Amino acid sequence: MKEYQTSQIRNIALIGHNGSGKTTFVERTLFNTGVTTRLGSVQAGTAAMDFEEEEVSRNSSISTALAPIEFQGKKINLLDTPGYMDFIGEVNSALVVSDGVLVFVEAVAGVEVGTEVVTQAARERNLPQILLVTKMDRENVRVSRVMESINANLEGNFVNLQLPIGEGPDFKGIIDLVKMEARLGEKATVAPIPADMADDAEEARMALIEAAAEGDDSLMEKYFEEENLTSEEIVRGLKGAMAQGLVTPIIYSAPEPGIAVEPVLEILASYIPSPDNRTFAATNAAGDEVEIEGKDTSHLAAFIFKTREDPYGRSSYIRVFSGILESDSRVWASHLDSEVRVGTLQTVTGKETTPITRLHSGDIGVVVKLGDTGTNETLCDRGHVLTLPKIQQPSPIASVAIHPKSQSDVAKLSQSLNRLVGEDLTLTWHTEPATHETILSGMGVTHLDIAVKKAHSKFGVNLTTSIPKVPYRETITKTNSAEYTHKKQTGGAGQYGRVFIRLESLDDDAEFEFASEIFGGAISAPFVSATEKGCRQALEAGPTAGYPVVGVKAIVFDGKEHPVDSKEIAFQTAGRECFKKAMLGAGPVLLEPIYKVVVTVPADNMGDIMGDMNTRRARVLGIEQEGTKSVVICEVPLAEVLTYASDLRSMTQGRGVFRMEFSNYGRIPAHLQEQIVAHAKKEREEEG
Ligand SMILES: Nc1nc2c(ncn2[C@@H]2O[C@H](COP(=O)(O)OP(=O)(O)OP(=O)(O)O)[C@@H](O)[C@H]2O)c(=O)[nH]1
Ligand SMILES: [Mg+2]
Repeated sequence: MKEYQTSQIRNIALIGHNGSGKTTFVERTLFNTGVTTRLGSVQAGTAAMDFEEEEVSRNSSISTALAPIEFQGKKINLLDTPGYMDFIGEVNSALVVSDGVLVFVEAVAGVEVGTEVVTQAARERNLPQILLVTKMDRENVRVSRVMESINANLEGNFVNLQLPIGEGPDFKGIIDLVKMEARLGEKATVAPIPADMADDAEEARMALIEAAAEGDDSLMEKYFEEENLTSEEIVRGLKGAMAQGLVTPIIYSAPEPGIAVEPVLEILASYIPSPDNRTFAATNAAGDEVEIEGKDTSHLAAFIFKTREDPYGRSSYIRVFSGILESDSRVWASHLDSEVRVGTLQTVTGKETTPITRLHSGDIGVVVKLGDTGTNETLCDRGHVLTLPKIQQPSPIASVAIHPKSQSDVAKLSQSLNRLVGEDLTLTWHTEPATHETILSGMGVTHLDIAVKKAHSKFGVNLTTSIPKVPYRETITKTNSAEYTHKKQTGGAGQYGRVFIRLESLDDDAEFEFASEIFGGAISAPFVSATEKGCRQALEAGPTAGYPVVGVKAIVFDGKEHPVDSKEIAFQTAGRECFKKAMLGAGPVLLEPIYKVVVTVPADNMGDIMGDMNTRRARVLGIEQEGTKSVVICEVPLAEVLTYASDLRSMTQGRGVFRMEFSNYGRIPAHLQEQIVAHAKKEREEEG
């Protein structure tokens, strides 16, 4: 591939609901521009973009794939994102490295919830958008219905940049409203506008001119005087209006049969800005915020936005935001705080790589084995350290407990999990101290299911999953004191320690405090510390059901030591046992984790969601209206929302979304506490 300068580069994320046709568009484009010799098909599992094992088996994308398209002297880096909402993390990272987006709206289904979510994310990043109404060849396409759906469900001011010629099986091509010509068939042959559409085209062009005039004050003046603009002025005005988020042009295509595809590329090349007109926020070595210009002549700032593991090593996907990144060079990794060696840079199309010598400012490429760097790393000059902002990702909303199948799986577990989460920053794992389970958390059931499959296919680890146990806590409700003597005299040196401990309840968030009210040296300082150590041991498993203890202050206020037999270990034991004894009389209760949950659903679903939340012991904090959506904000015990990701999906046919984050630990109603305690007791007995 030839070398492209910044002004020739376009970085465009393809976004839209699951199955809206993004990958098919890229496959058609790769074929038309001669990159592939056979047209790849998602359905047949031959798509260059959907090359991961799980993508082939699901006939759907699960991660962002890259396709650099050489077109009319430009390099258009297409980022084909997955539309399934469990993989929203992939969309977020693609948006960070894009200068504009192509939004896919399926001509029959119209705007679906996934499209609403991702266009919102693109708007938050102020990225210019072009909306592609795709699959125009399908039976039952009604353009008027699609337009209604767009205007009702998406934010923005939409204007036709093209008109479709025919719809459904009669779709023949489009009218270019700037050049005022038709483009017909697979070759997008230029033809006169069909006579019966001439009036519609004139009218649509006037609307387009009005929208373009908004983008530029001088154009607005001219428009008021002459009610007309030249073709160049329309392009300039629209680009300006798009950059300010004032307008979103709509275009039409049917990539599977290959109708009206080339005009899409022409429009991407002309309307999505090249990276050299942009500036980006970064942080310098002193920690000050600086603005960097997207130019070759600026200092190097290159960002790793995606990491992919395969048996040959780790691939880092990089966008250069400023400066030039050279093959076989040494650069500074700002988070790692060390130098790393850059091997051969590559461009990739799906998984096919081509070596290149350098990436100019704005370009996207890949390098393998880049030391210990991971996603979110900034590569820069050692003498001029720059750090680009990390990709913002949502908190996980679904978790499973994972269990290695065999001993060899146990040995490989943590390393494999670390590599999995390194590839996907919406995936996290931890060991829960309260339940001793290994918990994998992510954006939905499918996300977790695929992660478990990847652990097997990529790293050879076999895992089973279960619904996680709730990590309860124990605390006290009143002050109580106890005394305990630890005494052991079996020949030789004995053990002796006696302590008096008072427990007091702490505020909600505090975990543990320890204090000494020993005056006059009833027990000496080292034994006070040993007593504290004993109390801390007792925190690990409370007396009610064996869960960690929080919210307790322990005060040792008296005690006794023996001149010979008192050792630290004796006071540790005394402290631990005394704490347990005191807790039993301090009104011990169980606490459960409470999450703040924000559910967004179509207004029609609102009643169902509220009714359902009532059965989950939820406390509703508020209800808001956002356009056609209702937003329910509530606090719910984790125990009631362990499978909410799939429950909400089935309650709303996938049209509802939610986020959740830990809020606090709250008291459990007495009748539930009895059940939990009985259950925990039974489990302990089973474990022996
Ligand atoms: N009739 C028709 N079908 C199409 C067209 N484009 C895509 N499809 C079909 O729509 C289905 C989904 O297409 P994909 O390209 O996988 O959609 P996607 O947006 O990449 O989907 P995700 O990766 O899951 O988000 C496939 O079965 C395609 O064959 C089109 O232009 N016409
Ligand atoms: Mg896809």
